[in-house]
Amino acid sequence: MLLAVCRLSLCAQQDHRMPMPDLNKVNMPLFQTKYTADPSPLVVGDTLFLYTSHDASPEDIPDEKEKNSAGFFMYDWLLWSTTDMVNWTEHGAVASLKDFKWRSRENGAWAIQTVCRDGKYYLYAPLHGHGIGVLVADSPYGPFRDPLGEPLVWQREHWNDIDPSVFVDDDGQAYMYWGNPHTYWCKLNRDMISTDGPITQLPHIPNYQEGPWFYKRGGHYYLSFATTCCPEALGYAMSENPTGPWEWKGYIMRPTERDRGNHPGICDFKGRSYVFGQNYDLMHLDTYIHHERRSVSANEIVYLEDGTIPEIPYWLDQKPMQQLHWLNPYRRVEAETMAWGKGLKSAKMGIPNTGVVKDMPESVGKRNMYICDIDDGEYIRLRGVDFGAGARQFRISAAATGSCTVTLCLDSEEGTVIGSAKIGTTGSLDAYKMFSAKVKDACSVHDLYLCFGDVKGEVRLDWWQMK
Ligand code: FUB
Repeated sequence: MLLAVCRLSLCAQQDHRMPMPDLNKVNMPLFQTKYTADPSPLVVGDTLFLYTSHDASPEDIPDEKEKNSAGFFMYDWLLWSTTDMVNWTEHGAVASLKDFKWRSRENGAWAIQTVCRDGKYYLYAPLHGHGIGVLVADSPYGPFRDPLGEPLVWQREHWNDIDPSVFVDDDGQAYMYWGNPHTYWCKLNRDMISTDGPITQLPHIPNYQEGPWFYKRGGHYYLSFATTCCPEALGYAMSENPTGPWEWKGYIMRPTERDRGNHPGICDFKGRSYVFGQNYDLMHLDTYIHHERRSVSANEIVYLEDGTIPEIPYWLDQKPMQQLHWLNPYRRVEAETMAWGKGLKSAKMGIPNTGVVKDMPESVGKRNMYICDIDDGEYIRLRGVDFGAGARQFRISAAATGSCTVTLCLDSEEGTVIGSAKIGTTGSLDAYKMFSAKVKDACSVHDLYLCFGDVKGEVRLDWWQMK
């Protein structure tokens, strides 16, 4: 009897994880190939770029003894993009601690924000314990370079200098807000890489903890932030001036025991407004044991006439986001473009994933990526694929020292099979070849699932296309 009870409780412990929700009904985290945090949106033309922090997966933590500890292991920053808000393309590491030669630690790539001014991209980054630095690039993808060789701001007497948020006002004046647990601001010069005047500490804004996100909309200034720990939630204050006084206006998403840390990013895109934040929902699919393995989620917000923002429910209590346009399968679609792909991994070509900062390259800019670490039962889900009058052929570029079958299904992993491609060895993991399959019964708009089975050895996927 005792044995039976013990077995039961062990079982309960092992099963202590979130059951996989229905992806058609629940608003799940945006990315699965990596743990992400501190979302920072930037709209460029018809594309929304999202810069994020990167919580290392256990296999990327160099110190064997730390692999399963709960702390922050953050070495580089990631970039993602979308044009439809539901299918996202990964662009890999956009910069890392290595890009700041003056760093004093090999961990601490905390929340960044990238802004664009006069065709240049400025990435503001805290080097935890060593102030805030800035990198500059000619493209949102980088390569980013450090023009200063030292911090832009550094209050040496404490470690409060984190979470920079930069906004350029209509009159051309740029401001930087930052800080935990206090809020600081300063003016930036037009060059965006030097400060103008002193650093000011604001009077405490009710419920402020960290992660300020500073912007202006409809003549009102907004300071959204992570509210007092723990659990942190998403709150905001408003002002009629860029430097305050700030009035607490309420929660955008109120605290819940399902979350812990948080960090807002807010933007308008294609006529709608979005809030991004972070949670542990992806990790909770594997375990409820706490680790800093976070995931970024998003949803729509609206503004009332007086500029205030009505509260929205917790991410998982909302429906999946609405798709802004259908995906065209008749053009090259990168394998790392997806709405869901849990279990898969990704890397920039020629750059191994590593948590060892000294082995990381300097920021390299845009590079082709591949999907790897494919196991039986895993899949890539693409939402709202417009097959039009009908597809006849599926082609996929892959490199393999093993093999696998890619079964194409409509609307679920168990949905109508429209084709099946066999990927065989190409002789090397760097030798990409095309594999194809006949396609039938695929017309109009469906979700498309690339389902992986019969996986043997290693297979890497570059891109695919329908004909
Ligand atoms: O990601 C590390 C830190 O956690 C960020 O700088 C804070 O905003 C919180 O998200």
